[in-house]
Order: sequence, then structure tokens, then C-alpha cells
Amino acid sequence: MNNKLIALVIGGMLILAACGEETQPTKDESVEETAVMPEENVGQEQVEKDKENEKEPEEEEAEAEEPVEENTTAVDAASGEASPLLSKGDMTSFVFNETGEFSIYCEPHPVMKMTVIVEEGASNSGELTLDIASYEFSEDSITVAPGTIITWTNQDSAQHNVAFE
Ligand SMILES: [Cu+2]
Repeated sequence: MNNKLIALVIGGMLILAACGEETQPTKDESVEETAVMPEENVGQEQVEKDKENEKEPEEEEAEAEEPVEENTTAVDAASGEASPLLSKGDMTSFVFNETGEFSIYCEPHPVMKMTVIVEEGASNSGELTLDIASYEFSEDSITVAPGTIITWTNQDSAQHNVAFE
């Protein structure tokens, strides 16, 4: 009887010991899993960065479309009108629907002046492009037909604009 009890106790201890050994590997696995987690987070961050990189080209396309919109939405030329300040490469457009003489100047540099004369039957019509360069408008005076759209592009590093007296 005693031998059987001892055998049972030893057997039970062996089983417990075996169970204890079995639980250790599962603990190791859980440690490995938590060790893997940071790598997965890094992967997610990289995916988020990739998404951000994908967004940038869309923003550049939207900026590139702005000058086209300015050309199609020319402001009516009229006394008191003025474009925003134009940085290098910026454009502004005005449509000259009414006949008459329009005195134009640059607000930051009032010595910069030009005249647009609008006359029926003038040879200049449709859409014209003028530059602002070296602190001068590219034409001192220009005669256009009613409905002509003039687009000015600033070629200087200095800011200029197109203002109507
Ligand atoms: Cu100016």
C-alpha cells in the first residue's frame, strides 16, 4: 500500500512537473508574440507614410490647376479694380468689355504705368498676354477690341500687381 501511494505521489509530481514544463513554452511564445508587435507597428507607420506620400501629388495637381482657373475667371476691368500682389510667375486676367481708356499702374510701384485703349474694330482681340518685367509693363499702351481678355504674368522676383486708376 505504501509503495503504491508513493508511486502515485511520485507519478502526480511527475505530471505536475510535466505540466509546469508545458506551461513554460507557452510563456515563451507569448513573449515572442509581444516581441513581434513593435515590428507590426513599424509596418503600420510605414503604410501611413506611404499614404501620405500618395496624397502629395494630388495637392501639387490642385496647385497647378489654379492659373487655368484665373484665366477663365477674368475680372471686369473697371476703375478701382486691382489684382492681388503677384509673385514671380503669378498671372492675373482682366476682360475689357467697355470702350474707353484704362489707366493701369502697379500699387507697390506707382511709377509703373500703362494704358489700355478699348475701341470697336481694333485688331487686337480675343486673349492677349503681357509681361511685367524689370519693373515695367511690357507695353506702354495697347489698343484692343471690346471683350478682349488681357493676362499679365509677373516675371520679376519683386511683387507687382495690376491696378486701375
Ligand atoms: Cu510693381
